[in-house]
Amino acid sequence: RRLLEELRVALAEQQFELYFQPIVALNSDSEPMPVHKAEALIRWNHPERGVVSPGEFIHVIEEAGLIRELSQWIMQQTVETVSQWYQQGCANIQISVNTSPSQFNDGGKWIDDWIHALALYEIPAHSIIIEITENVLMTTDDSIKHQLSRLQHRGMDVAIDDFGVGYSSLAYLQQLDINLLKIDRSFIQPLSEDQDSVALVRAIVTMAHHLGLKVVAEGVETEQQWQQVLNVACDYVQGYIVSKPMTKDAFYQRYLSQY
Ligand code: G
Ligand code: G
Ligand code: MN
Ligand code: NA
Repeated sequence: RRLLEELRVALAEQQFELYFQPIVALNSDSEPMPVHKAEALIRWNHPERGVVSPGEFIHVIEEAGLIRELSQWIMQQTVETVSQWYQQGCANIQISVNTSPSQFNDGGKWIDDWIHALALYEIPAHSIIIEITENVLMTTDDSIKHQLSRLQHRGMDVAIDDFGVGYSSLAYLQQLDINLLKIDRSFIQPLSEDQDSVALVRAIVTMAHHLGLKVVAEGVETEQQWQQVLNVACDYVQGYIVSKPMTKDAFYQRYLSQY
């Protein structure tokens, strides 16, 4: 209860902050590609405890019914940031934003919020990737299908986050409007030692490519893992080997200021 009270204060007093982690394109030349994508990850700057990770508080926000409020704050910060970077000359940056499954329960009003915010800040819908977890796809609810197709129709990209840990049926990947598959780091981390996991990741990538999806390998930490995800033809890498999530200003300085 104490935590919930603190979270209400945090919402009112804007104690949250978005960090950004680069997502880099892999290509067969070893030249690093310029960064065009990043995932926005929320942090709570707690007045006494310092930086608190969302793993510790998102579920409390969800249970308290405050997710709409938090999601709107995240959306607002994201469009402001993209708009600022656009004005500084980075015209093709894409920011990937996490969603909570309960956001989809409002029948898609949250999508209207995005459409309004994008129009207000005059940034293209394509600068936003909406990340959804597999659990969202498990429902047989037509509303989810409809919401994903609206996002797509409006020009936003859709990514499946933590792919492989949930139970989404492969049939869904074919039926739904999805652009990116983010393979969960629990499949990526054993890659350096274990041939079975290489085969598994290779199979996921092959299937995704057949369905016209691009693949992000999450949680790449070592050179060996990097080499393996390159070997099995993943399209993008996100992980500590490139960078940990960093503040907006640090991200701009390191990855965008050269444009
Ligand atoms: O960044 P970190 O590793 O601490 O993230 C922990 C979990 O919190 C991850 O599952 C991540 O997807 C989730 N998360 C991070 N930022 C957001 C956010 O802005 N919204 C939602 N709903 N989840 C987030
Ligand atoms: O569930 P989701 O994929 O949204 O969670 C993303 C989180 O994973 C990021 O917030 C980040 O803290 C964490 N992460 C990103 N790269 C790595 C990595 O290379 N290793 C580990 N252990 N965690 C990572
Ligand atoms: Mn994510
Ligand atoms: Na993930």
